[in-house]
Amino acid sequence: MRENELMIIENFLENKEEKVDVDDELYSKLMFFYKSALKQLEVQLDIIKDEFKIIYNYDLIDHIETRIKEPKSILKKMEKKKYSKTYVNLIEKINDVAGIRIVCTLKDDIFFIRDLIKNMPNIHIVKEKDYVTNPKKSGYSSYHMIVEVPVYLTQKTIYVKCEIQIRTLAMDFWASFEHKVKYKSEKGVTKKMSKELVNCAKMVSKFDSKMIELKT
Ligand code: 0O2
Repeated sequence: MRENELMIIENFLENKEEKVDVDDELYSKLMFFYKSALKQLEVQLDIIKDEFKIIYNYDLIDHIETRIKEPKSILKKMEKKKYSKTYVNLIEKINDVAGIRIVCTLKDDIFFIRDLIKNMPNIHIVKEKDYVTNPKKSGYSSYHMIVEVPVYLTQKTIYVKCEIQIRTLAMDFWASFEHKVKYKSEKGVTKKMSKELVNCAKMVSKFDSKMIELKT
């Protein structure tokens, strides 16, 4: 959220340094903004999905998933990043409270979808991370965008941050599996298992490249 928009939410929250209390009414009020932004973004992306299917007879987007980050995951991330658990830190520093995932078939479609999003007139791009060209050490691959989405309130329009993840079906399969076994695990996994996961990610990358060859 940009400065002036953040102020609106801060005013709404009355005390920006107040500690996050996930059982508090303030927390629910704050989540209303994120939920509304996510609805707005999902509708726009759904229209693009249908436009390509119906008008251009091409399945550009396989499916779209949305989620609001669980309160415990928000607090865990704030702890991990050593942010004091204030509302202002939550709003300013946690970029993926509202998350949307766009899953497509081909790797090339990721960049096409990215460009379509960049051309949406009402969406502001805050940050991009290209883990498709440069996968993470874990093997994780996806294109991430942090965007600001307008929420049209009766009195004002405010811009709320959302994280967009764009990935292929194969990348999604790998990420979901890896997330289950490793990312969320308290105990972690063995070095051998991590290595195997990186090898699997390499296979996924080869598979995605092969699919592009087969299509052309
Ligand atoms: P969860 O439980 O999925 O929500 P930022 O503060 O925006 O600069 P951030 O959010 O710290 O950066 O990191 P990054 O790399 O952008 O990752 C954001 C999300 O991408 C993660 O959210 C995961 O959903 C996903 N992700 C990143 N790395 C991996 C990985 O190695 N494996 C898998 N499976 N997913 C990954 P959270 O909050 O960490 O987790």
